Amino acid sequence: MSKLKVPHDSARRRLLRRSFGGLGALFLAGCDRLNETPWFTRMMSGAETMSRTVHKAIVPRKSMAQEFSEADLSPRFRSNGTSNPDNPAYQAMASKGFADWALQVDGLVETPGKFTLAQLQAMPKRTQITRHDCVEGWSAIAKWTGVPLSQVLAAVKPTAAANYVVFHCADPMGKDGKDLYYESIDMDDANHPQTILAYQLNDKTLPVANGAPVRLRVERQLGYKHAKYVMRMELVESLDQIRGGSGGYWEDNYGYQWYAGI
Ligand SMILES: Nc1nc2c(c(=O)[nH]1)N[C@H]1C(S)=C(S)[C@@H](COP(=O)(O)O)O[C@H]1N2
Ligand SMILES: [Mo]
Repeated sequence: MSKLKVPHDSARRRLLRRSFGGLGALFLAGCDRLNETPWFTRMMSGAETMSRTVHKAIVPRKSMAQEFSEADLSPRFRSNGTSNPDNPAYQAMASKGFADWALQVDGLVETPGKFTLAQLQAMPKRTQITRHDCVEGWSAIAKWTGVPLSQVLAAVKPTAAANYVVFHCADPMGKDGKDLYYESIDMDDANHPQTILAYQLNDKTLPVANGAPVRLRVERQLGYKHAKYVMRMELVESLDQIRGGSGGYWEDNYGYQWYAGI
């Protein structure tokens, strides 16, 4: 988990005390140590007790997720969830090395457009070594290279009404396979320097098992927010009208938190 910086101004302390009740004093006294305990981590991420507002109040949104060195890399980075989308259109593109894949960007933008993999790779890139935390109980450190999402957004010019980016993926989910995986993030996370559309994992072409041709890395959020097999990005004002209205496949169907800040 990234180190939490607890601001010392009194309004935030009051907010924290209200939110955590009797836990407040303990919480404020030993925050650094608490941050390292599993129950605290669960509370921060699972957040039955933690509203998004509270999380925003104690973790400055501009803060960076911790980055690691090559020596910290996990021996391997596993695949979780979909490992090969059961989707004929996707399979056809994969068989051609995604040469005719293009990322569609539309919704509340001035200049909707499509970006081929080559075009994304020609844009400024960022490499980061970060830890991925999955709610199923595993973590791994890996190196990701991709184009900052802010670069892609700058190219399509979101309108003033755009509040969220929705990521529509290629993989069908659920028993009947009708729902495609999707996720969403707000503009704070979308424009964060560590938020990238990754096309490389550990210096190699992103494998299909990990989301080829591009997958989202949104480093201050839990694993399920990191959409793989991204086909389309849609800029919207509200998430209400998107699919089940809760902002993601897991959020709609299993009550996962939309704001899964670490
Ligand atoms: N499209 C899509 N994105 C997805 C998933 C998925 O099943 N489909 N699984 C999520 C979960 S729960 C995790 S932990 C990570 C796993 O990424 P990995 O397969 O590269 O380990 O991807 C997330 N993004
Ligand atoms: Mo996950």
